[in-house]
Amino acid sequence: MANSKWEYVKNFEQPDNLLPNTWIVVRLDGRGFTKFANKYAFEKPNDRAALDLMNEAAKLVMTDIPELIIAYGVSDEYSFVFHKTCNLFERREGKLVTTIVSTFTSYYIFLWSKYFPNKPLSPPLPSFDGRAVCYPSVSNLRDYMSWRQADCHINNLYNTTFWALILQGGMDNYQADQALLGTVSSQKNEILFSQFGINYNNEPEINKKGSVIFRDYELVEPGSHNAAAEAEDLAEPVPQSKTQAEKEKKKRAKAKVVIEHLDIIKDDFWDRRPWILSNKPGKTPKEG
Ligand code: DGT
Ligand code: MG
Ligand code: MG
Repeated sequence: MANSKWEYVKNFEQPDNLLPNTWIVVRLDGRGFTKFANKYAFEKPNDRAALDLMNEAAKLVMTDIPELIIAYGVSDEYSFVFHKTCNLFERREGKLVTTIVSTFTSYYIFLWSKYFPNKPLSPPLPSFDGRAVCYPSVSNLRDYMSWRQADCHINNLYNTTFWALILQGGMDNYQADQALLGTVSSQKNEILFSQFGINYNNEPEINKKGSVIFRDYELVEPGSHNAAAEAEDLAEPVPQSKTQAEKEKKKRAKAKVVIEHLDIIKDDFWDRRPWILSNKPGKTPKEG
């Protein structure tokens, strides 16, 4: 085949396939959302409509990309996880990250008016950056998820107390910062309770725990499956018959994608949902 004299430039493209047999996490984060949240007067510290918008956009990404096994979101960020055996786009980092980030951004903008009907978007429009990180073991992946959820908790407790001191306590930003300097969790809980009658435990789960999105099947008894061990054993993708693969694909497509605000640090979440780590669809719950 006659190639053009320019075609050699293709050789400048660098391979960017991510390490095989590792869990791929793509995290996106809103660009300059401190300013963006002010521009659209998001409620402080948590704007329910803004969080619901993030969640619906992420849910649609999960639905569009069935290779994703779970997603976790808080504030202006979302982490999407591909199973370690996933071979989408030959695991090319650029394609994986840009597809997730642009799909998410499109939905975010598409859905904006549903959540903020009285606040039309104007430039600069919301945008998101993204990165991919590979985790070699289930425990690394779970530590990553735990890290994000712990971050959510620490930030939310701080922000809830900070904004109570300002909005209800009449402090300015500097005074509130000073009041919280060096305080530990129990002291923040105490300030909330004694000064403002707020029991932090009663704050909405979405604020305390963030949001987790996954395909839902029938829960299993904890201890009856060991998905983590199963997943670790998959040194390479187990060859599947075409019909088996098709069957699983259909089941996955039929499964309901749900948004929950659950503890993903403890074992229970993972033990009761072995399909997340094993990537084998579970039992479809009976309609009822
Ligand atoms: P970046 O990510 O480096 O471009 O900079 P930012 O400004 O996006 O900072 P980041 O991502 O570290 O922090 C997220 C910001 O978004 C933080 O300043 C608070 C704001 N934000 C996120 N969700 C809400 C919300 O529900 N209400 C309000 N008022 N602000 C929010
Ligand atoms: Mg940001
Ligand atoms: Mg952020």
